[in-house]
Amino acid sequence: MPKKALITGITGQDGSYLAELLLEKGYEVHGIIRRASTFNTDRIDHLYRDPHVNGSKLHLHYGDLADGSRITKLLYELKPDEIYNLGAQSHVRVSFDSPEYTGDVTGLSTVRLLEAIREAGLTQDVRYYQASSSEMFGKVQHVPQTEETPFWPRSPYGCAKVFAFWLTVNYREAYNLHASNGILFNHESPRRGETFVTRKITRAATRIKMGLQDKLYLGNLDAQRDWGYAKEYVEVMWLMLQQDKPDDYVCATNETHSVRDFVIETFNLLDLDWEKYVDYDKRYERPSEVDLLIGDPAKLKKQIGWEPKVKFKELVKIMTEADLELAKQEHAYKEATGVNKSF
Ligand code: NAP
Ligand code: F7E
Repeated sequence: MPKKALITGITGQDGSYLAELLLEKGYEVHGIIRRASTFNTDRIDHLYRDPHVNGSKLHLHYGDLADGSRITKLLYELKPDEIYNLGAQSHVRVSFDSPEYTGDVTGLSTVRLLEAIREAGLTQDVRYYQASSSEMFGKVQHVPQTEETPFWPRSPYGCAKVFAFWLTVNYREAYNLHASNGILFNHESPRRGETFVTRKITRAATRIKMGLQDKLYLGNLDAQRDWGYAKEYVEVMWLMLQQDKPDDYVCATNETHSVRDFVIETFNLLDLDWEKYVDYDKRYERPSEVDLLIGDPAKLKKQIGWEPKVKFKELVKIMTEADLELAKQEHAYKEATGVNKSF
């Protein structure tokens, strides 16, 4: 019998890479998707549609993390061996506009899932992964950040993630649930949402290169982040659930770079002078900012034997090359039809 995994947030960046990984490992993968008025499964369509790759091993179920009874029903029906809770309102800037919603979906939904595990009688059988975040360190108390660094979140998103983190720890301690937190630092890829800064930069720079866009408007260029590669990081999620004992781990590259560094590296790869194209827009500033993140993944290396291979320069290259391909397709389509169409 193949192992059965349930992924919340399967249509997101990480969910799509994780689904791919688990299907490769022979899992039966179930994902919860939201009903939307337009298609929202672009990132997993290739897995769903190609029967030669994964056939009937990927199953999608409509549901919403705000809907506790639906979650409980799904757990009763599916009885998964592993649950990866990746679903969230994951945009930090948006969390300032919608703090209550973010608290509900990113924070409180963790209770819904954890309680559903208990209600479905799965506490001793299931393994649970919580997508925790370096945003919990916020106004950092130590540099670099480790599992021991105290949290000081700086956004409603960060606060919701702290709540979810401690709930995960609490259910581990109170009910002996195999529940682990991956404290993942920023991780990016060609599948990154286009409003996160890295993808916004690579998308805009490549479109500028192809004559499809004139300017790139950004907020704070001084913020520093520890950026890794999403396709690699999802392996850590899986590895954490294969350990005998549940635990919490920082996953990071131990390098930090500013948003400005990311801009310069991208525009240099395309032979463009960034200062001609990048302008400031205060709308992208946050009411309170996280200035510096850099994670020390020593525990992950020591206990699980994992370390990242892709670092900053290679990551920028992977993303820029992928977005240049998209910009070329967009350019060709425009030449042929006179119509602007985003690919
Ligand atoms: P993402 O691309 O924004 O994906 C979020 C996923 O959550 C999407 O599938 C989204 O569905 C789903 N979702 C949102 N609201 C939902 C709701 N009410 N009910 C059900 N599903 C809902 O995020 P990501 O970058 O893959 O990140 C995955 C997880 O890791 C998130 O929890 C994020 O907060 C956390 N995290 C991310 C990073 C990072 O750097 N990427 C770092 C640390 C932690 P739709 O497609 O329908 O919107
Ligand atoms: O911002 C600055 C912004 O939105 C990075 C999420 O996946 O990682 C992500 O959160 C930095 C910030 O990511 C723009 O002020 C400047 O300092 O790409 P971001 P984030 O806020 O770090 C963590 C680990 C998560 O858990 C989250 O889910 O870039 N910045 N100008 C900008 N940011 C955006 N988005 N847009 C700009 O125009």
